[in-house]
Amino acid sequence: MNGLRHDDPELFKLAEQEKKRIAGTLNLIAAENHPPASILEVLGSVFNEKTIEGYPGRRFHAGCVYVDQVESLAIDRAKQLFGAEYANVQPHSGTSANLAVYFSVLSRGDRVLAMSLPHGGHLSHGHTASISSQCFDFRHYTVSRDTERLDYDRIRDMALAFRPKMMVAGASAYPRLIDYKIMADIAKEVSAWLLADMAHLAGLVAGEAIPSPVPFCDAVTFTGYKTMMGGRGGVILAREDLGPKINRAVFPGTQGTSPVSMIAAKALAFKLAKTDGFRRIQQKTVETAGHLAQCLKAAGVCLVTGGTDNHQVLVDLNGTGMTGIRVQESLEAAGILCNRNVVPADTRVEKGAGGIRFGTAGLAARGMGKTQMTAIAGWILRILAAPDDPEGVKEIRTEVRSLCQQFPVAAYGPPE
Ligand code: DSN
Repeated sequence: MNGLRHDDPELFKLAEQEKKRIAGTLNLIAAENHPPASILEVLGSVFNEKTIEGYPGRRFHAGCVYVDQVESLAIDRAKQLFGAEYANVQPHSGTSANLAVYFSVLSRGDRVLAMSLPHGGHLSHGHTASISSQCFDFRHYTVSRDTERLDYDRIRDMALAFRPKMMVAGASAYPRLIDYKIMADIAKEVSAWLLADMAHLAGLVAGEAIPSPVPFCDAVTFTGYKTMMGGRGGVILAREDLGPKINRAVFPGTQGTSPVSMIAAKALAFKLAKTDGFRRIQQKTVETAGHLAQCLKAAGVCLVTGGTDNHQVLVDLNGTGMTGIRVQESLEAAGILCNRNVVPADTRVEKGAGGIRFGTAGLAARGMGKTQMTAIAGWILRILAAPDDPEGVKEIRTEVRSLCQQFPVAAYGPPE
């Protein structure tokens, strides 16, 4: 980044510090990952210059000969990777992708049935803080009080009573698999569209570590930067016949020009997702999450649903006297990054959340497996036992640094 170093030393220094931070800490934030260097290269490439409106072959600005090929490549690769009939690679984010799907087939005020946010759903699934709730009439299903898993009988009952025009299957904090077939059957029974939001799961699906929602859903949205290991931005997959409606809902419906550098990074991520290395990382992501869950559970830690089938492990701190924010901050001081999260039946929502969410994609991307996870689980347990012990935190920080040296982030190398 010699140009940046010259033009803005202050920003250059921050970028160097950020690299060191990433290289020297363990990233267990479920919504993050470590993309390869080539993704970062293409994000900062010549493709950033081009303004595009419209779709390949139908643009409003001249000079699109090569960027048309970039977008077509991304579309073709997305369709091929996920076995989808249609793909739109222009959404700025997962939320933009969801909004475009809603607006493609719904009218203002139409009913939508989605997962409640405190039970794992996402803001863009009709939370009151999201514009989605102002445009559509959302009702929310929850997880079962006993099992903390989706209760499909109850979802069906709600759907029959509420008669939604669309159902959303998807979560940002749910450690179990979703049965898309059952959700599709329910949606069919009430003549609702079915949207799956697999933002967290796309890489696991692409790597065949978990089942795909694509065969069962009218539309599927996801983001590139979580388990998918790519750049930022959202993607919509759908049935072919919905394509024209979704295209219009993305541009000009909810977005203007889309950054071609981000579209190019999506194309690259889809190519990399076909490799054996990517598949191995996705398998390892699920394995190490399962191992983390086992280690924590064996030590008496309360886990939402008692375990995991994907990359997430959700710890329920209700009843421990600790809040999510306190544990998150102590772990961060020790070099272990995660996020506080609301959990089902949370009594600490206002006090810093009653849970913490871990994800293992970033560790698997560094090549870490069960052995390293055993050590990391041990450090997490020490922090949970004594979050305010500065000596313990310091000791763990040293061990975390040493592990980071042994397993460098590919794009940045080992920490100094
Ligand atoms: N959806 C948010 C999360 O899961 O943390 C951001 O991607």
